[in-house]
Amino acid sequence: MTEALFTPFTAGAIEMANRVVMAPLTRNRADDETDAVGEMHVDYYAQRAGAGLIVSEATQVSPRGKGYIQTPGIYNDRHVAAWRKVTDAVHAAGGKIVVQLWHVGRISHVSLQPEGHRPVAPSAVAAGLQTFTRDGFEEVSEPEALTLEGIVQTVEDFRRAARLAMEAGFDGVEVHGANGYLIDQFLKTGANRREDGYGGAIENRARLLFEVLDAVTSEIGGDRTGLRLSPFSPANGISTETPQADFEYVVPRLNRYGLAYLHMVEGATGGSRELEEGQSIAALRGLFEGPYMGNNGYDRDMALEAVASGQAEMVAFGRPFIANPDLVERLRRDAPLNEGDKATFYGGGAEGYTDYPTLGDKAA
Ligand code: 8OZ
Repeated sequence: MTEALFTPFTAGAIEMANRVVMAPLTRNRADDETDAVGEMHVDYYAQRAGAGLIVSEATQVSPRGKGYIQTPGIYNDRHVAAWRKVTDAVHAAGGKIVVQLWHVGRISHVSLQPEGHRPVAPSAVAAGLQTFTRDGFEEVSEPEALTLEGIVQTVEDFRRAARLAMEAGFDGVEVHGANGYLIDQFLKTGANRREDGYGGAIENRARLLFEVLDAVTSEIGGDRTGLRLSPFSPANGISTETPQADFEYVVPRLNRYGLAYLHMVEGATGGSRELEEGQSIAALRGLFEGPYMGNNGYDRDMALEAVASGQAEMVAFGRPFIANPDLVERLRRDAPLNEGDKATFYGGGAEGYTDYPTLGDKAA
């Protein structure tokens, strides 16, 4: 019997061979001058094309959206040409790939910003943590509040990135609305102290998210647009007062877009799946009418169960895909997994990136 996890699924306009998704993974190997991906990325993503869908590493929609060294961009023609090699290779290997569209907001440093600008954020409130710059780990810089013109420009940056993603041959995009970056900063009160139409009530804090979705879906179609949210995650120093109520407002309002999927970080990103009293992922999931992608600490049994029971249409695996390019085949056979080397997760060359063995390599 074929387990449901390994059966095809169509997420919006994206036809997937199975329901195992490669989650977005920041690996810091793009060219730091140009923000372009290179030949190494072509091999890395093609090796992982056995996933039903690959979500690319987080990719900035503008130079102002960058917050770490060597993360890639999708804001000019050079990026289109560079990513085109990746999408062609993934498609030739039978896979599907969307690009994760990212703006870091306040999680940045003046040394990573054009002309040494302060990072932009909903409000001038620092996250109080460190990011990885050219000089190693440094405290993130004090941000400045986005002006209304700056918000309009940011929405247009997401729109352009979606258009360029189509030119680059991606099957769609995933809007990064999670993990304490710009969109999540607007959604959550710990970072958003605005007193205009973008702050205060959740109707206002969610405005940027919906404006981005309006722009992206009108550009490329809702059925090629996914969205990642992390309602309860404290990632990157984010906090908020009433996440359950706020996301019970947000999630049903996603239904009008006909999204390819909603990708949910179920708990603390990369950490615990435990929620606090009064918090429920299942309740939020029940408010979404489209395909649902679960993420965060799934193992084989959890993924099989989630898809078989209909709790999720797809399950995204992150870290296991770093060390197991053939993760889907390993899950199918219930084969052992390679362990990833943390020292090569972020930055470096091909070592720890494109040199992890497949089951076939071991047998040879
Ligand atoms: C790890 C390191 C840097 C960035 C996220 C884009 O958490 C990230 C990220 C993860 O969404």
